[in-house]
Amino acid sequence: LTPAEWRSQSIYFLLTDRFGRSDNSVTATCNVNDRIYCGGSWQGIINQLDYIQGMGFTAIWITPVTKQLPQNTGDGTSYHGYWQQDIYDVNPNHGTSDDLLALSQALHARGMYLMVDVVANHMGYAGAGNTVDYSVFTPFSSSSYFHPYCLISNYDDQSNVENCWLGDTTVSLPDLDTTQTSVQTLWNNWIGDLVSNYSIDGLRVDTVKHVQKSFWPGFNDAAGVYAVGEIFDGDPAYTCDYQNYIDGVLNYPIYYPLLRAFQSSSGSISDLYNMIGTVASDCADSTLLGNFIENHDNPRFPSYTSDYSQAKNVISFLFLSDGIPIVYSGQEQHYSGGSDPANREAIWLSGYSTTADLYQYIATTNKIRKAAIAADSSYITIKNVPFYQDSNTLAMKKGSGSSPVITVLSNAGSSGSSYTLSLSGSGYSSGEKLMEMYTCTSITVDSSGSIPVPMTSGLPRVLVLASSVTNSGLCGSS
Ligand code: ABC
Repeated sequence: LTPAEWRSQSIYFLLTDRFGRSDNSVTATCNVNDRIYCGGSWQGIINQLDYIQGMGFTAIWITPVTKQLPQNTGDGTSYHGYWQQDIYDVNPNHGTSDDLLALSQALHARGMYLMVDVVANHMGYAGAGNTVDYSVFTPFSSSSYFHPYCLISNYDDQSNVENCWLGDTTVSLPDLDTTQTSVQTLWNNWIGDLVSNYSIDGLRVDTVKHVQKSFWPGFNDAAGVYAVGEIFDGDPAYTCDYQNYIDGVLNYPIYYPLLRAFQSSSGSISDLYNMIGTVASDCADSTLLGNFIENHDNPRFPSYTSDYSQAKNVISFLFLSDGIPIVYSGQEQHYSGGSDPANREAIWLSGYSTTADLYQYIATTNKIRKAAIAADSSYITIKNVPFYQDSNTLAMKKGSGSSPVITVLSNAGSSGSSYTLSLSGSGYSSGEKLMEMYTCTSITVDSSGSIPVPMTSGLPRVLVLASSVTNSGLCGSS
């Protein structure tokens, strides 16, 4: 799939080891602190595609598929997939290459897409950096392919970030010298083959900031599909520049202000309001960014606040602002694990409940977004504009000038009061009929051109032109 085709997708990100087991067990033990394989597999994902599609997701992003270091180390095992040793073989803990192909085919049969996580920065070795036996790596079987050993010591020094190694002295992440033509050729041939062998539709690219920028255009071209890069940095000036080298980047610049705005009723709405504009102007195309509030590297949102209304507001933001929404598996079950490894709970232990509050909320929000795209083909490319803020509330509009989708968010939380927000500046005129999509309430724009938005319990509100609701599957339409 091309970048343009990815814009309208929505992505469910899962750790293959933690999502579903081939035996369909919902009781198999998984103690996250052990940092060992819990038994999830590609076949296990196939078994639970109804659960994912039931929330309206059109794509999944799975953790790396390559063969990993085999040891159980002081840092645990390679269950997450970021410690590869053989890029031409698959991780046998997750199944066979036929299983991976079957997953790709099962997704495509449903009209869904496969995004695979790939690592070009490093390999993984069980031991300190000065003890690495390079012969265990395929194809990078000699030290000549790598930067000399040094651990990253200064994230403010870009050459240190690119040339030194991630990892620690228990598990080393030997850092490939991606400036060598031979290394570039191996990677570019590999990614082209991987994408074609498994009919992969998109890539999530690991550790992008640890490789020189000039590496990425060739790699992205060789892949031939949309690639979204991980640049783990909240500074929009730093992170957005990478979008000049790779199709999209994970939206770390929005992540931090989004988290701060909604993790408490005193969070800063204005910082988020301002960052929306900054990202839209600093990044080459904010509609190709990957939006998230949780992942396997950061504490889950409910580890900051247990409030469901606040969780719903961040979900609405992910889906109704610029970019491609990404939900991290377990978010729909309101899992609350903190830092790695606590945020890597086994999803089967939820019993794959489809009645969970946030499961249902995500399903509705996916429908709202799909209806907006169906009603207005420019919705997905027109930039989101925040237009109202107060200390607890943010309103933004996205879509065509005469009938934008209006999203009203609140950080007041479940104990927030009931009141009517008189919202001006939406672009709608007096007398126009709108529909609030979460409550299916009809609202008429008042004589002064303001929308009387019924706020309660800190819940999000989404307003669309009432006549556009037809065919959305929402509010009584089919
Ligand atoms: C884990 C623990 C280690 C522990 C080890 C046993 O297990 O984190 O403490 O010792 C994989 C595994 C991890 C494992 C690592 C290392 O490998 O999943 O469980 O560590 O063995 C990607 C993936 C991630 C993966 C790797 C490695 C890379 O998403 O799952 O980890 O392939 C850096 C990298 C980033 C990487 C992340 C984990 O580490 O850049 O690619 N993620 C600062 C730095 C960032 C740094 C981040 C976290 O800290 O700038 O570069 O990310 O260490 C903001 C700033 C940010 C700043 C944050 C903290 O604050 O704007 O720049 O980030 O305000």
